[in-house]
Order: sequence, then C-alpha cells, then structure tokens
Amino acid sequence: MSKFYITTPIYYVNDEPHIGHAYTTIVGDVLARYHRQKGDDVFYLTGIDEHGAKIAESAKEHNMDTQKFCDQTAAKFMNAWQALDISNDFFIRTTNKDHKDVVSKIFQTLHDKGLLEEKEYEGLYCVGCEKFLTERDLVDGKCLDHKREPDTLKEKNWFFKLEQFLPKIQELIESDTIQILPVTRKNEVLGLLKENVMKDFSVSRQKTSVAWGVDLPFDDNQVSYVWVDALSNYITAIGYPDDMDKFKKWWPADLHLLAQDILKFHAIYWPAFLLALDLPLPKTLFIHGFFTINGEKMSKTIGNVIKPQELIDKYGVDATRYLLLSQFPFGQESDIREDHFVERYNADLANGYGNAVARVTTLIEKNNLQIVINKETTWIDSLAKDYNNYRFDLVIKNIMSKLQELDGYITTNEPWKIEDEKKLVEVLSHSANELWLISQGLLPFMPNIAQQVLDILEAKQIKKAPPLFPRLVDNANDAN
Ligand code: ME8
Repeated sequence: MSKFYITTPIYYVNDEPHIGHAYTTIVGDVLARYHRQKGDDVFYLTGIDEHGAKIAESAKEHNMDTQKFCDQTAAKFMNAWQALDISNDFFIRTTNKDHKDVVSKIFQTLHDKGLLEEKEYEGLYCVGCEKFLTERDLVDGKCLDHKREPDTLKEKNWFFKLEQFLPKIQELIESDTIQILPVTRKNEVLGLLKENVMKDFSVSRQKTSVAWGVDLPFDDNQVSYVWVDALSNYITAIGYPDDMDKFKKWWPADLHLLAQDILKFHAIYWPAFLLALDLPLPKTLFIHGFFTINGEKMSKTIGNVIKPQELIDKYGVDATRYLLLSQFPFGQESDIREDHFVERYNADLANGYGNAVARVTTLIEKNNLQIVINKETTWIDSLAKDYNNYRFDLVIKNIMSKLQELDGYITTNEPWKIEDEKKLVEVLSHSANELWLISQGLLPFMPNIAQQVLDILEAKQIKKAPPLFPRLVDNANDAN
C-alpha cells in the first residue's frame, strides 16, 4: 500500500464556487477515489484562501465584517463540495488560527536564515489581481482582467531572496525531480527560468495598504503577502511543524493539481520556499487548461458564470461529475458547451448505462434467476494506464466501449426470447458481470449511482433497478 497526498488550489474566498473550481475539485476527487479503490492510503486536501486586500474590499462592498464575510463564503464552498460528493479529508481555511501561527513561524525561520531583506518597493498594484503588474500587463493604463487602473504603491517591504534558489529549481525541474505535466507547461517554466525574469520578490505588505493578513513576528507594521500564506496551506494542513509524525506520513505531496493561471507560483515560488525551509519537494504538478463557456471567458461581467448547483439541479450529482470530466482531454484548454452536455447525458447515461442496467436487472428479476458475481477485476487494472497519463476522458471512453460491447452482446443474444433456462442464466450472468465491472470502473466518477448498481448486482436476489438517468429533452438542439 502506498500513500497518496493530493491537493487542489485553495480558492479565493471572494468568489463563489463556480464550475472552474468544481472542475479541479472533481478531478482531485476522482483521483482520490481511484487511489482508495486501489487500496492506497489517501489524503485529499482542498480549501480556501482568505487573506489579502481584495477580500477585505469585497467584505466592505457587502457591508460585512471581513471574518464574517469569509465564514459565509467558506460555507458556500463547503456546501458546494458536499453537494458534489467531494471526499476531501480536510478543508483548510487560511484564517484558521493554527494555519496563521505556522505562517508566522515560517516567516521567522526565513528571517532567522537571512533569506529576507528590507527593500523599497514601488509598483503598480492591482487589488483585483492581488499582485503588482508591469506596464506590459496594462491596456489603456488599465488591468485587463479587472478593467481598473492599478494603484501606485511605494513602500518598504520584506523581500525573499528567490534568485539564489533558481539554479537548483531549474535542475530539479529539468531532471523531473519535480515533475511538471503536461510537458508544455514544464517548458514554459524552464523558459521563465532561462529568461532570467524571476527576481527576488516582496513577501510582505505594509499594514497601511493591506491589513487583512498574517502578522509578521518581527515587524509590527507588515503582514504576509498572500501567496506565502496561501502556498503554505499544503504543509500546515497536514501538521507542519507541530505534528511531525502526521506531516512525515503525507509530505511530500504526490500531486498538486492547478490551472495555468497559478503555474509560476507553484513551480517556482513554492519549491523555493520549501528549499528555504529544508523540506522535501512535491513530486508532481499537473497543470490543466482554462476553459471558456460557449466560447467566452467565464466572468461575472458577461454573466456566464455557471454554478455547480445549476448543473446538479439539471443532471444530478453523478452525471455532473461525469459530464465535466468527459468533455475534453484533461490538461487542454477547451470550451464547455451545454448542448454537448445534454447530448452526452442522453447517449452515455440515459440510453447507455442506465438502459443497460434496467434491461439486465429487469430480466433477471422477471425470471427469478440466481446470478453470481465473480468479482474478477483484471479489466479494472487495465484502466491504470490512462489514469497514470491523467487521461480521464480515455478512462471514460474505455468504460463506454465495454458498455457498447455489452449492448451488442445483449442485442445479439436477445435474452428476452431465450427459453432454455441454462442458456438464459449464462447470457444474463455474463451481462450482470460485465455491468459489475463497468460500475466498478465508473465508481470514482459516479460514486452514488455506480455504488447503487453494485449493491443491486451483489444482492442475494437481483431486483429490477429504479430509473437511474431520466432522459432529458435537448432544448438547444430542438430549437434548431
Ligand atoms: O488562484 N477553467 O484562487 P482562484 C479551469 N487562491 N479551471 C479554473 C477556471 C476555468 N475557467 N477558473 C478557475 C487562486 N479554475 C489562489 C490559489 S493556491 C495555494 C492559491 C480553477 O480562486 C483552477 O484550478 O483564482 C485554477 O488554478 C483555480 O481555480 C484558481 O482559483
């Protein structure tokens, strides 16, 4: 048995959970469940990022106390993940006292080691992005993402001596000691390192400009820059440094999941902080693409933000998870189209899996047959290759091919016409065993319905399954 420590980014608490967050979190959950199914010891972490000027600003807009505002949105995230059946082992909040205490300790260690230096900083700071921008990032003097002029900030900050770690980080990435996947993202990071654009950077902010953060133990006027605080969640959540037994059990992370927007922070800053703390480095970072909705960037301004609950209301939890992961190869940038959801739902789930389960269990119940499930799992093991390549779309495709084979087998053998009981048992027993395998394969994607089918098949007497996936009317296509 091996251990598997997997994380998602901790999402900003000033956003409500949307399908971008849901996508990464469902992928993490599928992997966590797959590893548990294989018998691995799994720790799956997700959570929220609660500090920084942007969050204090949002709270003010809502006329709320900042901590209360965080508590309210934290609950929305936790509820969303519960509704999507996310099996995380912990939910980290960066306003947890334990987390904040450790971030302070980390700052003290960096300070004691001479890795922090006080310098004057002047820059264009966008509160929306939570970062300093360069002239290059601006269009008509405004931040492209937030359509606002950045503030000019000039202040004394503590800088982290990043540059001395860069040659080591480059070597670790080149040798895949820290594996960055897909390889295009690895090359992107190596490009940044070779261009010499990564510089020592400011890791604190004056309380006068940002007050909502973790206090620095050695400077009353400064708080932590949000990224030091945020990245540290991956180690504070598993006990660093107060419960070193727990920490050593799980660290290093086997897999950090994230999208390209935060690649630099995870592939360069994070390894540098870990090297500075003399801690082992994460094994793999998988960077997936950003998706658009019907061809447009998802944004509150456009009004095309899809909330997970809207999909759950329409398709159910299991189908929502399945549909999000089967749309396109994991890793690639892509476009989400809801009309494809309906098409796929009807083809794979209503007419496919749901129908096969209904046909087979109805015939078994009607003929009152005793069917034995032999639980032979060799075929399940064959899915490992696509899982190891993070090709969830192909795992699903493989499972669906098996389902099509079974459909063909049923159509050819026409069990509803078979009169010889021995032959009927043979055909339905093969069908039920295939459905058992298909359900095992689907279990990480559809934990409720696949388990429900497994329970039906494993019962002493197989009973007709209730309707699993009611057919949906495809409004988008009907209108054409
Ligand atoms: O960056 N397509 O939080 P965040 C795919 N707090 N994935 C998407 C997406 C989209 N359109 N939109 C969001 C932060 N995501 C920091 C992270 S970690 C120590 C701190 C997902 O709320 C994707 O995983 O902006 C992306 O990396 C993450 O949400 C960004 O979440």
